[in-house]
Amino acid sequence: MPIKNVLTTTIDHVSILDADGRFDEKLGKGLIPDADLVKLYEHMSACRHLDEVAFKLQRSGRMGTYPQNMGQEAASLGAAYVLNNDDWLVTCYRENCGLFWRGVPMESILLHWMGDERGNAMPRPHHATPIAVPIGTQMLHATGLAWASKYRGEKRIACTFFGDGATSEGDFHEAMNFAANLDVPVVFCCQNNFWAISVPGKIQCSAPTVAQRAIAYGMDTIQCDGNDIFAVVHCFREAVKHARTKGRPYFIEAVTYRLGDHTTADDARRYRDQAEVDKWKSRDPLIRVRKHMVKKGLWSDAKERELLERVEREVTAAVERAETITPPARAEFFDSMYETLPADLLLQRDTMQTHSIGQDPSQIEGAVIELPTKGHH
Ligand SMILES: Cc1ncc(C[n+]2csc(CCOP(=O)(O)OP(=O)(O)O)c2C)c(N)n1
Ligand SMILES: [Mg+2]
Repeated sequence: MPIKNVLTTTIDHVSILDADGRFDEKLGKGLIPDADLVKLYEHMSACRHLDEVAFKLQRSGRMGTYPQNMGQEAASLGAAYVLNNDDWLVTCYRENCGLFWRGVPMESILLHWMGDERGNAMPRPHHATPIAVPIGTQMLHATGLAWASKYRGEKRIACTFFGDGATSEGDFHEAMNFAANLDVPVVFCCQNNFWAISVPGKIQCSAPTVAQRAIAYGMDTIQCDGNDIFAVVHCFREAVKHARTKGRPYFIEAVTYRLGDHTTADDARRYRDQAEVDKWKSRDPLIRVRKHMVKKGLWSDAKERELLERVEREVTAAVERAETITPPARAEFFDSMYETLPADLLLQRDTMQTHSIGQDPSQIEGAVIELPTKGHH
């Protein structure tokens, strides 16, 4: 029997506006109308400014740990631009820009990192889930949300974001497997920034691309320059069309880089070369759009100054709202997890004590609530 080839495959990489300002007219013409491009740039600038302010808030003790999004603004923004507003946007923590495009207020993000639960209460019309910090969990939520849409006969799809490190999690493989084999309309977008905190991508993915992981599940996939808003929009148009019309998942690897530390609790200088950072600074998604707009006569120094003043005002106002919000009632953090609070948590809420740190709630004065029997959960 001759040996037959059973699979030959290729993965496309899409780049439309590169870091040197070259623009692919064939792919890029008409992709993003000029007025929209200006708005997209303004959003990226606002997001960048919020990042700078959030960093200072953390350093001055006014906010907890914060993960800067700097350098990765284009990927989630391109997605939010292409998706319908009632499609689910299921993110981790480097997608502020897409969330802002959706209309999520800046103070929601600040409140989240200030440790205020209300920062997780994404207003319903935004169809966004709370920022997911436990790596990988949100991918399953996205598959579930999209599956629910399919089950109900809705046209709504889900789009989820995660990092390269998250593709090592079991949750990633479960979400992909489930979506591919049950025909679930979900767009998976991996923001490959080459690092999972201090772990380089090469250590946890020995394949040359992350995108090819999708092929193993029988999913269509593409790779794009994730710092190129045009390429991102091009790929998301493809992906969203595929999900909506074929009811199938699609995988996008957005190649990008975080220009800041992993979070404010990290010092990336301890494991990354400055030369690598400098190389990526020259590929900044904002700078190339600005240069492109100037070339096309859509932007000027005066407009840039006006914009910076405006975003400064916007961010200052958001910080003010976040810092002056009425403090939450202590018991409120029990409110959002269960429709009906289990008895042990009810007891914790009412006593503000927990047996899990060695106290026996039955001995707490005034404790009248019966603890659930074993197996209740
Ligand atoms: C389940 C889980 N394990 C570990 C962590 C600690 N942690 C936070 S971010 C991170 C790395 C994530 O890397 P990646 O998925 O590439 O995302 P990036 O931060 O680069 O955007 C880890 C291990 C966590 N938050 N959740
Ligand atoms: Mg990463």
